[in-house]
Amino acid sequence: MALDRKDIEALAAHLESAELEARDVTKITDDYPQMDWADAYDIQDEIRRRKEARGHKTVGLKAGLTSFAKMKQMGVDVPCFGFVSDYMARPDGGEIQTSELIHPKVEAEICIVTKAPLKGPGCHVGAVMAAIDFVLPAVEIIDSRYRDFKFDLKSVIADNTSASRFVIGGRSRRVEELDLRTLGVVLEKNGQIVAMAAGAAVLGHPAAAVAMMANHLGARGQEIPAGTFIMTGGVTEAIAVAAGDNVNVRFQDLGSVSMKFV
Ligand code: OOG
Ligand code: MG
Repeated sequence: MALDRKDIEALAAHLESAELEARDVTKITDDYPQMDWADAYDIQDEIRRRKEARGHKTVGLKAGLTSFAKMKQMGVDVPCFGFVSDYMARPDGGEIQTSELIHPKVEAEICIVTKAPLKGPGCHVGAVMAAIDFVLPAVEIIDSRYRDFKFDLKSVIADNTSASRFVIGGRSRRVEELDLRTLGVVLEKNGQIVAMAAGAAVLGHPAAAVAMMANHLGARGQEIPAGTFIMTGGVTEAIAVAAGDNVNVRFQDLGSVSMKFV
């Protein structure tokens, strides 16, 4: 740890107010170049603590930058992990208020809900497959608090990996009914196909993102409890959206997820 507790708390307050006020800020490593990985996750944990202290429930975990398309788009080569809160959830087919956001982008994500705890180190795809209760599709609306979506990995981890809104839709399926690697995803904006991929775009297998998350949390003395909703990361690059846009994502065997930006 390179930062002291006072800096961690101040940076968490700084980034969380930027989120809540839909105001962009410069990346925090510009002012704190010495910040290390533990500091970045400590700032994120402090943001989570602040939200929970105000009564917001943490309702899921997310892996980010897990597909090559996303890593290439953002210029990083390692995934990151974050959380989603109750107030970030929006209904399938509903409206997303862009006035509450800075510069939203959508991501198509294969998600799972666990039926058993997962704890690293040593967690692998097999352990994750055994712990999956069911699979369901979602769209994540990310909104980096950093100006022009420009950040480095430590800054984005501290900023709770750009978590902003998410929409769960479609239908759930048992994992045995699916091949998570060949599961096709087609992302449409205003009726046009703008991106597509298969599940294997996520680290070769979406369950690998969950294993990596369990190993990451294990190193921090934490685990993934049973009953956790987990987003495994955008399968394609993220697509910028603005008021007036309609987004519909078709997931093979899992139905579709849609929303309108107003
Ligand atoms: C970081 C969050 C990435 C994903 O699914 O890859 C993410 C970002 O690109 O702003 O949620
Ligand atoms: Mg995402």
